[in-house]
Amino acid sequence: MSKQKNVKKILVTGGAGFIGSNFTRWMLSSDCPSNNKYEIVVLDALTYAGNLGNLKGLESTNSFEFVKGDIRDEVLINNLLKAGEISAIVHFAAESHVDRSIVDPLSFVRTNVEGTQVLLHAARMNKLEKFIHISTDEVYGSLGPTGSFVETTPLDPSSAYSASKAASDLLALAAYRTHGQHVCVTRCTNNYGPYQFPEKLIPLFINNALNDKPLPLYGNGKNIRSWLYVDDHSDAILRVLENGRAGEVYNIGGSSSAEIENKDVTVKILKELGKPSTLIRHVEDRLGHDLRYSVDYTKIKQELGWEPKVSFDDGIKKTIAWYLANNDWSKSVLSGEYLNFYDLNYSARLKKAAN
Ligand code: NAD
Ligand code: TDX
Repeated sequence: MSKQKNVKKILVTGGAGFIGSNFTRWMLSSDCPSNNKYEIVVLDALTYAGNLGNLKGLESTNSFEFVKGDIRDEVLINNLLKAGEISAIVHFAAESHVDRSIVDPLSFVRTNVEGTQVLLHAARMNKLEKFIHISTDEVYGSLGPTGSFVETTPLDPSSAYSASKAASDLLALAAYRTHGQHVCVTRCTNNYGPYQFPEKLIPLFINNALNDKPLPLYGNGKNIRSWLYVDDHSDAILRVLENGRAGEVYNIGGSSSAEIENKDVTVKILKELGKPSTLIRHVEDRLGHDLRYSVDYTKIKQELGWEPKVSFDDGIKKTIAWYLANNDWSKSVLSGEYLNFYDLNYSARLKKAAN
């Protein structure tokens, strides 16, 4: 890939994962209002959650390049940045699954905290223009039955996942305060859409239902998540990349009608697939399970003109249609390491639920 004039080259970490790959595809597609303005270098370690199949079709595009590597590898990162061609980092790479962080918290600290600091430092030393740190609403902890998170809500994370994301947010904001580095932090609610690894609620339940396997619903199923279709997230990130103010946090959320109890999400999936509700199993709850998320996105709406466009009903239909049409993708990712985790996390729970 050779950099074109008037085109910015950006480094997308974690671009072979769910949101990073959707962001990369969207940025290089005609859906993106700036699609001719960027070239993308994806850096990804291809952990169990990263898959080159998520980027299939982009290999032949001039504006795309893939580099396999770890965000903690200082030598590799400096080599990528020192040529001076890359102007910004959009940083998605992370360990992202709450249930895994309950059994293996250290890998979350290593990737999410240490990895983010390596990137921040390298970005500053190589004089990059911008650093967009992709974070999560989970750093605010759990809401009770009312209220919404605003950007000034105190951080109160419940899991090693969200605690490590909170730490990385603070490192990013500290780089702005100490060095004046142009850093923006985005905190988004639950995403769903194509290419989501089937360990997360929506793709796991679609895949299990398709295979007539039980759907393990944690606790009473009344926990509430606010859902955002992944392309809406990409649109928000582009706006922050282009016009976000340095040192600022931007919340990104679903509409109020997309704040849904897990059991209702489950029923919608089963209905859309024509599968029976007898597949639902109420299983032992997640430890430290956050009750409810709701994100106030007034700031990004007022400053950058963003709001969600895809309703949950439309988004879930599109998502289910994608999984139905891409059974081969699901089969290819549901292998070795994933099956070990599935066994560890679910077998005992499902056995207990059956007794
Ligand atoms: P994901 O687990 O699907 O993808 C993570 C990607 O990062 C994978 O491709 C993986 O190979 C890569 N990666 C992991 N460790 C790495 C390392 N050390 N070096 C290089 N690459 C590494 O995650 P996702 O759901 O796409 O989430 C992406 C980002 O968005 C994360 O930072 C997450 O905290 C944040 N986020 C996710 C959601 C959501 O609903 N999924 C919501 C809000 C924010
Ligand atoms: O098998 C399951 N059964 C179940 O009831 C799984 C996997 C989940 N759940 C529940 C737990 C949550 O209340 O569904 C809800 C959603 O769970 P996840 O898909 O694991 O997402 P969550 O824990 O809310 O975190 C997600 O959103 C915020 C992402 O994994 C994070 O990366 C992101 O930051």
